[in-house]
Amino acid sequence: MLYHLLYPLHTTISAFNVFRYITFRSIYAILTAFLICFLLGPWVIRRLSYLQVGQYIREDGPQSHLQKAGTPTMGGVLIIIAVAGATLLWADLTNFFIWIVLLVLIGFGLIGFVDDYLMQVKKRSKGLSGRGKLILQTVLALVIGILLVLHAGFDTHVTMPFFKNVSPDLGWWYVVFAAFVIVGASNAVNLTDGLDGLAIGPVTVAAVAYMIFAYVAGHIKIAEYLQIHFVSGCGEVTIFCGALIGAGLGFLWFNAYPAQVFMGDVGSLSLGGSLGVVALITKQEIVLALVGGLFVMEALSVIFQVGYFKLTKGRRIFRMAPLHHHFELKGWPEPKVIVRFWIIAIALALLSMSTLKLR
Ligand code: 57M
Repeated sequence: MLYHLLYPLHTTISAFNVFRYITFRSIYAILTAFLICFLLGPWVIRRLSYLQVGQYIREDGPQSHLQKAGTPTMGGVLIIIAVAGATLLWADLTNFFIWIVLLVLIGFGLIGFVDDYLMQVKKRSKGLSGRGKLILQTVLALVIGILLVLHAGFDTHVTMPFFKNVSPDLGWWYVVFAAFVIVGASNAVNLTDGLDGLAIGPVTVAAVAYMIFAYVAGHIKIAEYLQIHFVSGCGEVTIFCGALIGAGLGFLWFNAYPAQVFMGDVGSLSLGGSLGVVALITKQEIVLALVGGLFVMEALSVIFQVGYFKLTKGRRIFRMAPLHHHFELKGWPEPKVIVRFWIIAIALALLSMSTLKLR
């Protein structure tokens, strides 16, 4: 909004020329989102406690989690307000991709909100059924995929990291591929959100990586130099990624161990879906498996555990899935699991940045 209000005044106040620059607006999107979370956080936590939106802890989890019962959850509402607020304030609102990422952020947030509400407020321990949640996510993700493919100039080729000459064109099948990426990322972050700060840390790291991807993909000269897809209009998504970073740091301020608030499905589904759609827009779809490698590891640990459990009628690969519970049951203190997973996330993000040069 400020871009539209203040940049046109640069002819009279030359300082306002700065509002043209994506870098400037991204930095202020980071700071704005952080401040919204930091300043609103205490009130939101008090409000969630007052409304008794307290986490229900399943008995079959690590014993150390039982003391977390009652921790306010659904703090993801704060994250969504901060990200949407900062994006609306600093991005070019005539940009198609900005409305696509906001649609995913809020749409997946709503699905998570309904699940949390049923589980935490109506005390229905399961919330939405797994199938119901998956259907809602898939329908929304398919709509997003169709909107992207219908967008003038959107490229349905899939970028393969390290192999610049391998880029299969999926055509309309890109819609199905897009839905898989968005729903997969959403659920992988959801599964990862099982320890204090364990999801928001790597989400913030991934948002830094995709802020850089969005900036270079939207800059025709840099894209040409790096031999990556130039996506006209993608540069504005840099501001959305900045808002994700700011909100992630702001939420981590309260979600850091010992957490004062959990993000809930409203947060995890929303953030995961947002990373998925940003990966599609920046044409860095496959690299998401590297940037979000920690989420992939957590989701695969569940898939292998459940599969092996069923195949062997009760035997387990891990002491418990997802992977973070396995290390907890091995005796690693919660903060140690969290920080070591963050270190892995940072290393994977750095590796993913190298794909920009290694082609
Ligand atoms: C998402 N939710 C956390 C919190 C957070 C198939 C199976 C693997 C599914 C999986 C599952 O139910 N996943 C749901 C993970 C939960 O966190 C809430 O959920 C939101 C995110 N969606 O925002 O509101 C618990 O995680 C802890 N937590 C923190 N700090 C945080 O900042 O400590 C969360 C955020 C919270 C809190 O204790 O209650 C979760 O873990 O459920 N199920 C599981 O992951 C269960 N594993 C399991 O069943 N493993 C079996 C299967 C695979 C065969 C096995 O390995 O034998 C674990 N989760 C729970 N209890 N709650 C273990 C059992």
